[in-house]
Amino acid sequence: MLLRNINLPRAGISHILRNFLRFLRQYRIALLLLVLAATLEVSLHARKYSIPRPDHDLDKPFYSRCQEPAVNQSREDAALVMLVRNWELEKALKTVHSIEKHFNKWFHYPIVFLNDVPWTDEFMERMKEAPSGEVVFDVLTPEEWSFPAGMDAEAARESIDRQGKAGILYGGLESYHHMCRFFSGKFYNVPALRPYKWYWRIEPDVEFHCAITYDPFLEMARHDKVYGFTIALTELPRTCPTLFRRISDFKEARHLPTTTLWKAMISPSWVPWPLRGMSSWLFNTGHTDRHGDSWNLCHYWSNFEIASLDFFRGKEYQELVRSLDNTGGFYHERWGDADVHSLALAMLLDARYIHHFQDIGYHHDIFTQCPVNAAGEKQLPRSESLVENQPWAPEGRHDDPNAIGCRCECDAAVRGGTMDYSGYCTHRLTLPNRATRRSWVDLAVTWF
Ligand SMILES: Nc1nc2c(ncn2[C@@H]2O[C@H](COP(=O)(O)OP(=O)(O)O)[C@@H](O)[C@H]2O)c(=O)[nH]1
Ligand SMILES: [Mg+2]
Repeated sequence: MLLRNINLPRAGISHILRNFLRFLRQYRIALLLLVLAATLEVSLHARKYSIPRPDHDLDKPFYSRCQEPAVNQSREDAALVMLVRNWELEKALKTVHSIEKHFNKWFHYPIVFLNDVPWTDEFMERMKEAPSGEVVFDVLTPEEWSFPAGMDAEAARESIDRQGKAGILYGGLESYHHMCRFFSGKFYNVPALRPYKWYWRIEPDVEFHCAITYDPFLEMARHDKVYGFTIALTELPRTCPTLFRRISDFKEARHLPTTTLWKAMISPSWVPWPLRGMSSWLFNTGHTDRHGDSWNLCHYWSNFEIASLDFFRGKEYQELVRSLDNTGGFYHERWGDADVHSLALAMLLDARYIHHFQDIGYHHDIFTQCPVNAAGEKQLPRSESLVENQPWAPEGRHDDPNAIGCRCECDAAVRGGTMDYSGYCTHRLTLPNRATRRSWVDLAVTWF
């Protein structure tokens, strides 16, 4: 009796299988043609996102060797900026000492410190002594550091609580949400930054590894660049499930063209039309546009940025941020300013306006970029200005195009020189500017 009960469904399955195989045999030509058509369609679709190779490099290092710092040349309207909490004083001092040692002792740019609460006397007293340029301490207004007007703050706090309980990194910290919203939009119009056209964002607990012997603001202006970065990382998917859809909808609504940088941020769907458009809600993958293609989550890591304030103050960017703000996503999800900046840049700018500061050695948290030192005389071994910047890392070969660091104090063979952290995706975002694609891996990523 029991056996018969078990055999019945088995018989049913084998019957279905037999019918299915019969169906396959009967319509094999039609099915083969369907598979071929789908494969062709999907390949053509993926090709739309392949990144064309420019005939020359569109973004080279500004310098690939030490310079005698041009201390007498004129300065740009620019400032270093650090948002920081009073209790982070020691880590903030570490950053300031490092940037002074490696750059600002020659160029004396002002440092603007921003805080959401009043500064303690101790912070101001000790910090005043550290930089060689002017120091400004500014306190943000409640309007700059809060929920958007009209938002239900209690509902937002409940969302934040839920994100904390769900283990989303920083999702449960209200202040972190304010910080991300601030850096996404309000930052660019704070009165303390009004005199400036350029900013260099720094953070507590940052280390610069190499001497920066030229003025990056001047070079950004000279080379018509808008945004400079050191490291690009893959975002944690759960922090911002609907952000990409919002931004891609904004792009479509305004009929903005697809730039090569946007392509570099897309993983084309491998689902054939017409299922592609449905795939995002069928499989609920998140991070997809309304056609089913996904953001690969790659973004510039925004704790280092050297960028044009005017670009971010501009109408298009500010409109984007306002529209994002209206959705409440800075609180109901944990949208990061790094993602907002990166997707906006990709949407609004051609890749040639972006500069990868591959010669700047940078370390924050667990991430590092460590350039290989330039060889021999390129280190200016007899320079008086550089005597305090003694490298301990070995120099690279004369013919190595990556050996561009100036007196770097990190081991490129071990750390960022190899870019071996799996979450780095710097190669992907630099692809649109590269005329030389060195390996098959690079070629493959243009397709995927
Ligand atoms: N004044 C102030 N600064 C903050 C606050 N939260 C974060 N920051 C600053 O914002 C920047 C990013 O914060 P951090 O904790 O380093 O975030 P992470 O780099 O994403 O891990 C740092 O410069 C912090 O000092 C805050 O509540 N008040
Ligand atoms: Mg940080």
